Amino acid sequence: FPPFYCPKSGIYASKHPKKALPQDPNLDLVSFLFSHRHSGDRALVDSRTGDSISYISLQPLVDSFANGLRNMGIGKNQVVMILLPNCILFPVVLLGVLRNASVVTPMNPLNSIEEIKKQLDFSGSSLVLTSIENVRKIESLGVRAIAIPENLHYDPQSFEIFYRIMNSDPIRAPRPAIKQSDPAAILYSSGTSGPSKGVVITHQNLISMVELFVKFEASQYRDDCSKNVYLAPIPMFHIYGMSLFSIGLLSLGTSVVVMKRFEAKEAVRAIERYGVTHLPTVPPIVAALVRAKRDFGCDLGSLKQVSSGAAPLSQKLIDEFVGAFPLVDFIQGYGMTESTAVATRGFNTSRCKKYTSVGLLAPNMEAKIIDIENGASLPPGFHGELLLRGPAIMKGYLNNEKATSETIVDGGWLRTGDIACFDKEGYLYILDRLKDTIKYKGFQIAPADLEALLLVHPGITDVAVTSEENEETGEIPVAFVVRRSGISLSSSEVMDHVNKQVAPYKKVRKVVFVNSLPKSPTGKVLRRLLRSSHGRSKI
Ligand code: 4UU
Repeated sequence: FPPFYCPKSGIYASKHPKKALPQDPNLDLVSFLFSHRHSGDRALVDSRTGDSISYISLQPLVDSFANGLRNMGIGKNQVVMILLPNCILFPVVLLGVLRNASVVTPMNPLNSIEEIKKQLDFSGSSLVLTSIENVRKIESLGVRAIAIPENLHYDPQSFEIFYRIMNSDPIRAPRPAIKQSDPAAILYSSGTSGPSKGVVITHQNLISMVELFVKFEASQYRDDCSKNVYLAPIPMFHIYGMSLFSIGLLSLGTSVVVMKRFEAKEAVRAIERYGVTHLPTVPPIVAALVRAKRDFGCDLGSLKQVSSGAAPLSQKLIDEFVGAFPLVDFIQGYGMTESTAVATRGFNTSRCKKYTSVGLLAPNMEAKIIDIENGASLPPGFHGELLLRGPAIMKGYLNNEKATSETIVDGGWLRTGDIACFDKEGYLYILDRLKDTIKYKGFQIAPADLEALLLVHPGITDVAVTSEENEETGEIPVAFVVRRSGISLSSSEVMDHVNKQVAPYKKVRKVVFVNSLPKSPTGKVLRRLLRSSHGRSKI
């Protein structure tokens, strides 16, 4: 067996040397981030307008926001929702909330009002930071909301509370003490089954993420990483975008060029205008870059590294990308909300380029591959469910001990719900998904959330939502519906019913009427059977 695999324990260790993590129990993420001093003019840049925030002004802005929150009476462990698209002030308000020892819950601003209300109630949020258009809508739910401008050139009258916060009196109350073990963020994920749940991430998880993912990867390149320019098209309300663009990269002194949303022409313009060197993406963006090259011949010569994660990438697309951009170092990364984005990252050398692999385990991370039938630990070359253990694994699901104990099992192992295998050199391959989660352009959709909305329809007696492969988006949700007898119900009626209640990316895009659903003896819907009858499932 190769040295990174122990056949006795069944544990795969990282091939990278172990990294020492900060041990001080009283360290918080923001103090840790700002212990690295950087001087660049452009910590964060708005891709469209060029507005920017320098490293020198970043910490005072974060401190002002934290002080202002405290003066408003927002205290330790109170939950603050961020309901914003990407903008250069997103990291400022996020770090401000954490600096104040409050807990942040970021959410997709495209979510429906019902979804927002659910997450507000569930997380017990007492304040929402949102765009000016959303303030009234949030206040109608009985929660305080503050309009956050897109950049620092704003009209103080339109953004009165934000203005007051940023210019508020010097701190009245002292800054609350924060421990590494304190909660920092709650993000939503469906985990291996059931409805969406709140993933509780601590300051320690985020500090580990910075050390093991962002700083570690930067240390693998010999050049001065503060000169790197990253394009940020991935939303900061998702773990992947939050970890990199709102937190991790700010520890390196790089420039982060923020895109409100991805658009291929604008991305090409931004890459050329700002000399972007690094571009973290999801598969649909990789496809868009290939099309951009073909359609308008962009050269994107400044790009050094493009990484892809959050969803599977086809061999065909990899070949097209590597063919179109032969000088770019292309890697895949793999992670989860529950592992604070840390798990594996691609690792190319001049002799070894494994583009279809998601790479090597991050330092200090351990894994197991277990047989899905009998739970036995499996050696390299065999596929089974991937389990992860390490300092970035979440504290647990919010107020849900049952789901927590089903997901983090004996000895602190996180069940990923992914089917994977290691090769003999320690590179990991994700082969399939055991869990129900659907991935639409890298965004999670919990089938159980859609089923709950469908089941209350009077014409539906039973329903199961599963995924179908889709060239453009990776997957789309498909509803298998059992109609109440004697009722006429069309596909479009089913879709209208659910789609007006959910964010656009969660829309049911296809309905299949069936007489009954395949179920196990215990009554659990056999989604994999439905899925394979519909052409997905690689194993
Ligand atoms: C096949 O998607 C994420 C986190 C993504 C990420 C990607 C690259 C983080 C760091 C990085 O370097 O989180 P969630 O919680 O939204 O979804 C997690 C699930 C995984 O369990 C797996 O099913 O998303 C899927 N997934 C991938 N699948 C994540 N990355 C990949 C991948 N290939 N590269």
